[in-house]
Amino acid sequence: MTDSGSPAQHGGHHAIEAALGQGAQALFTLSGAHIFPLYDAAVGGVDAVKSAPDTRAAEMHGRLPLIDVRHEQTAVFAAEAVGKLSRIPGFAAVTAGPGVTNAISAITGAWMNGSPLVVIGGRAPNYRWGSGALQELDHVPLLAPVTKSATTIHDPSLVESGVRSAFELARSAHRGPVFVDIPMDVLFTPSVATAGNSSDETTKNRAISGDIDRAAELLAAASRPVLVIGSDVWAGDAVDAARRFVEAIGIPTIANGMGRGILSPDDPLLVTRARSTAFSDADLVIVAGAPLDFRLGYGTFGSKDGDGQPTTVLHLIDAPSHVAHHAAHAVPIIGDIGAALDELRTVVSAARADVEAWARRLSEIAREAWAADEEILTSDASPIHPARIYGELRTRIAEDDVVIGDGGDFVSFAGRFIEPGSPGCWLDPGPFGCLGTGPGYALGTHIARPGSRPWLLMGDGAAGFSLMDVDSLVRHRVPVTMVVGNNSGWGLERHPMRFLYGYDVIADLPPVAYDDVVRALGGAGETVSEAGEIGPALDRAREHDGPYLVNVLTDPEIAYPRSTTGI
Ligand SMILES: Cc1ncc(C[n+]2csc(CCOP(=O)(O)OP(=O)(O)O)c2C)c(N)n1
Ligand SMILES: [Mg+2]
Repeated sequence: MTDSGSPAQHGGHHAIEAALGQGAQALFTLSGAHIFPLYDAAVGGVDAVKSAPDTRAAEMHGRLPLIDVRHEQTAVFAAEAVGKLSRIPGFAAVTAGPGVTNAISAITGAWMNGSPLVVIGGRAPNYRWGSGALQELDHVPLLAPVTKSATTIHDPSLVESGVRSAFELARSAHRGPVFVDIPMDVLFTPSVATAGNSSDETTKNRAISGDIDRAAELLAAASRPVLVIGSDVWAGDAVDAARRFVEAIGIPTIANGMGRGILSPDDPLLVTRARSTAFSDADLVIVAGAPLDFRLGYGTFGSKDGDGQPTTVLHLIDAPSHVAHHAAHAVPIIGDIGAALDELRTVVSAARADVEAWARRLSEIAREAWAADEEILTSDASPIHPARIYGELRTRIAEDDVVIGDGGDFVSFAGRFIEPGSPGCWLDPGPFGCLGTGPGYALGTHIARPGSRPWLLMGDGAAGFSLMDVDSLVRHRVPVTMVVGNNSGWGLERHPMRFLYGYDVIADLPPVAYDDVVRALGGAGETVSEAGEIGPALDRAREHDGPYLVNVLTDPEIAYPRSTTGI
């Protein structure tokens, strides 16, 4: 007890209490002594562990579930998926030194995706600093460029407020990862938490700024407008506002990232498959909640052989940090994206014949694109055309199933052929494009959406990065269906290299039976080499209670027909 009457507790206790107060659902981690106090607090101490029926029950049913993995990047990918799906920052802890450096790619992905995430790093003790302690590394300068904040907490009494602030910062727009490391001696030292400032986020700030009048004029004058809905429409809880906007204006819409599924796949205004005509012929492009990056031609739309003036863009973003300075023709509207869409919606009071005709034209092009793909979606070719896998998947993926993509060409096909039926059901690695996200994203989905049965679509190359974490999926009983598009190589590198040089090197991989790997780790699976066998194999996978991998041997010669390289 202390003078204040509160018992002094170690830093792990303060950190876990802060995380619980912020709605953390689990702590993803891989063991390291530097962060033992976090584990001690998560399970509730020695008495709780001793009285639990077994270790696993102690891990799962303490104060905060502890979800352990085989590589720190999986812990952070899992936490990122929780943040993406639940909008509450995901929570991961990694040990000092290599634990933190192993986490950096995943943290960077969350940074580029604007995903709310808190990562606590262990750190060599302060009292040894500079003497060469085990894993002594100043992580902060490494993490600063890829986080909203990267700091060290040096005072045990400030751990609670420091971790609470990390959560608050991570979930405020523009969302992103926050890193905190805590020296071992600070984390192990008992103290009483000092109250810190807490931001009151109970009322949503719907303020917007920017040249709203000009935006309204542009929309009122447009006869060929197009809307792009990106991940921050989902993250910023603007799904209903986006639907209201699309319906009121009758605006043809293209969905990106977690903006996918906001419009139903049957909605004729969803014209993602007509994006090239939409972007070249539009007279106004409204981009809501997505950066003007390579995925959107850097925000330069308009006819390639026109007068050279790019089409004006209304860029609805949630923070000044996301103004696209490289696109001078973009008009930024900054603040709550739902409020901006609601404000703009009132500009057009009645359905307009010109907009309707434009939407019909794009809808028809999108319909034709689907029809043209029917041949490959139903192809019986041997070796298997990768699109045939999607022909089988499209009738099996339920409306609210979470679909995860991790790979190159195989996942580009997924983006083309899978239209999620509900918002918040699509997880791709985003613009950082880090291979290996898949198993972690599946684990995070299991926590954020208990009872869900995610689909994990992987290239064979991608699978190699983190297939060992199928062990974690087995241990945590994640009923995930994994489908590997196994083209025996790094397809998205093989074909561009051939195009540029007339040959390819270091692009071949053996036709590994990845299902054997999964079986060895306690899951199940099978290899498929004939098109007609894909559907029944997927059905067997869905019936299986646990991780199941369908390893589909596909034609290595087929490249995804790509119009952009991202450079
Ligand atoms: C961590 C990481 N390393 C390398 C790359 C470069 N890269 C992008 S796509 C790709 C090939 C992916 O191959 P695979 O997963 O088998 O999918 P495929 O293109 O063959 O369908 C590679 C190596 C990357 N994006 N991320
Ligand atoms: Mg491949």
